[in-house]
Amino acid sequence: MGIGGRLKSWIGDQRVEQLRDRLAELAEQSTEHHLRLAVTGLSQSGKTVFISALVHHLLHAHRSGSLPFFDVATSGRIIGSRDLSDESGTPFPLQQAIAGLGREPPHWPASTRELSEVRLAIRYRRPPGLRRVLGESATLYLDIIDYPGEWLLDLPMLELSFEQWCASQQRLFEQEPRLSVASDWLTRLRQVDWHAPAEPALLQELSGTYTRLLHRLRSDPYALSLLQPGRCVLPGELEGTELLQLFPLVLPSWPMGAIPDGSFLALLKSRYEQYRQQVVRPFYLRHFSRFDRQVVLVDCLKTLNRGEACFEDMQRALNGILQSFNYGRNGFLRRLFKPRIDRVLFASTKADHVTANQHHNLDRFLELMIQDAQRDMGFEGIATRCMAIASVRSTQAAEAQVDGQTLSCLRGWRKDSDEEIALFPGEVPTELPRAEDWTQERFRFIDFAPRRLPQNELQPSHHIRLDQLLEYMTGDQFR
Ligand SMILES: Nc1nc2c(ncn2[C@@H]2O[C@H](COP(=O)(O)OP(=O)(O)OP(=O)(O)O)[C@@H](O)[C@H]2O)c(=O)[nH]1
Ligand SMILES: [Mg+2]
Repeated sequence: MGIGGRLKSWIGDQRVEQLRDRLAELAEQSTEHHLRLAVTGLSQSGKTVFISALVHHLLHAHRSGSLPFFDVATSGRIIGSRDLSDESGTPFPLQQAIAGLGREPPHWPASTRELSEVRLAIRYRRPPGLRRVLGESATLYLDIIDYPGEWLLDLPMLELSFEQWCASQQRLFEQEPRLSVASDWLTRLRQVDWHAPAEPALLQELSGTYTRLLHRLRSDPYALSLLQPGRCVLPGELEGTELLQLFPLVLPSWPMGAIPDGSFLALLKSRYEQYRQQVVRPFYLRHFSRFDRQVVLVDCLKTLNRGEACFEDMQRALNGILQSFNYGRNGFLRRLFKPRIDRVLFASTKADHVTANQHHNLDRFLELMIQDAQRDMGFEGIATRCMAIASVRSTQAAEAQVDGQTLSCLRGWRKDSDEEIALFPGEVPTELPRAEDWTQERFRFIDFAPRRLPQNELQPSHHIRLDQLLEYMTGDQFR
């Protein structure tokens, strides 16, 4: 063979080798795939309990039978799962949560103060038809993050200038209960000359008062949700930094004229910009930019218990957040972060607070709360569903005879006193409540202490519909 022929055959060998490498790479890729699940929910909506229970059931899914409607588990195709969260550097405290729920008496995990991450590797056998072509088994990596619900409220701020943010807060502080609770702080703001040279000590004092105000509005009896900036309520690693010396300028009218350099107003405005650029933007860029699917957790019953102001505030907070996620092509988040979301599940949590015959009403009620967001998503071709769930079912069904009639009741332990009770928790409305519904104390759903969740031997009765949720969110991934 001449030199030309040898060169040709050498190039040919190279090509074959490259092709072989590429095929091996493709085979490797097709045996490993990733799913990022965004768990979205306001503070105390049930995120940490949900993630703990979900991961706990998945880690046992190859042998426990606790997820009857999760096809890959019921068909015996899960080979095993491994918790790889340690690799992230900020692992989700799963063992701590499961140990607390498994103790005697069991207790709920504490409210979240820091971000943490779950990475779960689920090894499974492919369905029979696909095994010959794609290989016997594959691994799905499931990524989820947990964070304080308060931080979610910062998302809508990304879209607002300082002036726009102040105007939106102004509208909130015109209404009760904010108007009365904040009256001293609002009066104090009116006494400051915002064009005068900034005094850092005064700014510190005013922001301290504002932070205390947010904490009051967040607690009972108000239990409001739309509290911004979220880091002022739960600072995490920013505790004590100047970045959090920030508040909205809620004044009857905006200070007239140009903003002098070095003035109070200029300083406050630059703090707001810094907060958006250095805190909010990186958080969303790092953790929400590439998620594939989203679970939105909503505690509908809490709002029904606490009355109209709490209900409206939560509805406003929730819709504001969902609007910011706006999945459409021109949506703000889409332009900024390019998420590839194709499926969203709205879950109304703590369904074990009502009797089983009310679960349908709970679905319907959640649909009413988020109907605008759901309609927008449908328009964008995103599949959505509403589902009532309980991550850790803490009540048992019981029956009581009242005036010769049999009533469905619940039995469980009260969260506040650990006393065992049986009660008829009432009905979930299927329409948004009217003004008079709130005044009649029609709703009184109580919080329960958890029922013990074992380390092993998990049963379907330990949750409500976690399996259906998993099937909807991940079922198509186990190919
Ligand atoms: N009965 C019942 N209560 C639940 C369930 N899930 C959550 N809860 C209650 O809701 C509370 C808050 O749940 P978490 O999971 O800590 O809520 P979170 O969204 O992580 O809250 P933050 O970390 O504060 O943002 C718990 O302490 C329980 O009282 C459930 O499945 N059943
Ligand atoms: Mg939490």
